[in-house]
Amino acid sequence: MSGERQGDGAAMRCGVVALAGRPNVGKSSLVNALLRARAAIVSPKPQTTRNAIRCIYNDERAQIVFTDTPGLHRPRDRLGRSLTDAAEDAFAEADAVCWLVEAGDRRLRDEDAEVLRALSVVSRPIVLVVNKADAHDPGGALELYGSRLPFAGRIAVSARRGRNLDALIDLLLPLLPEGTPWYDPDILIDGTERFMASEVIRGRVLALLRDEVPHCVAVEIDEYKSPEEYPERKRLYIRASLIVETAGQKAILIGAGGAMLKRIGETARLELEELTGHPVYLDLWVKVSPHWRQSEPVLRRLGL
Ligand SMILES: Nc1nc2c(ncn2[C@@H]2O[C@H](COP(=O)(O)OP(=O)(O)OP(=O)(O)O)[C@@H](O)[C@H]2O)c(=O)[nH]1
Ligand SMILES: [Mg+2]
Repeated sequence: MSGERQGDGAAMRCGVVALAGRPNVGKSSLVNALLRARAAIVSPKPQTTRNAIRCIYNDERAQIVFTDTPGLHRPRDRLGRSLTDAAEDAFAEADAVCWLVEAGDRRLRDEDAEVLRALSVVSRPIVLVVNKADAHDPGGALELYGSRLPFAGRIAVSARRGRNLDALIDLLLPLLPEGTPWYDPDILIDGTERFMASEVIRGRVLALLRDEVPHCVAVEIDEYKSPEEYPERKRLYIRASLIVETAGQKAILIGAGGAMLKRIGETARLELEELTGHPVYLDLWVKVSPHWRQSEPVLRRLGL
């Protein structure tokens, strides 16, 4: 396919780049920094990302679909298995893969070995990206990982400080096919509004709750009515359930006198209003579904 010509006669590069890496290395942060938007949930807790999310980067030379994937780890339950499967499928479908590691890494962990195993069967070019170069000198990590695979490139960046991101794009461009953009440049994420809404709510749960609790929470959108479907209300109406595994988790999520659920709801509502540009009525419920992370039907219903 012949590419769309730009002013200087060079063709546009259009392709898919999957981000690989163990949990918490900053894959979602990097996507957000590249898109200059809050497209994907970021949190200090591992296994934040649960789906392969296609986030769309545009500039005058390229349209790159970055697939943010769940961090690879040794799965402990069906949810974990579905996360790692989603990541591995995304590597297989990409034109190129970025392996993200951290500048402070000094030894190969089990989770890195998992990533290495998954990437060793990928036939597409792989770029080593050493993130968090603001916090540590990346030299040690470049040495530790640099010869593990026949990399098409190696680069140190900081998603947090936005350092070296243009250089990363420059490195990726020649690895992508020439072509015509697939997505309208206004589109940030290839996902439904319902999915985005559920991620906003889950992001608030991750930000507000500690320890293991957020990992036991799934968000299901039960009803989503746009202001056009609800003209008399002139609001976006969202009814969502926070699904937990035990009554104890439900109590934590609701909090004393309902305070925690109220905070989750209020902060999520503000973020949803900013995202959609509509006033939002958010109706949040908490439901107990024992062992949902082990339940095939529930995982399927949640799109996991
Ligand atoms: N110092 C520093 N911290 C960063 C940088 N990028 C990300 N972080 C932090 O690293 C933590 C994890 O970031 P995420 O972007 O959620 O990591 P992830 O790889 O998407 O994690 P999973 O979705 O769990 O696989 C967060 O606390 C970020 O603020 C960076 O460039 N420098
Ligand atoms: Mg993530």
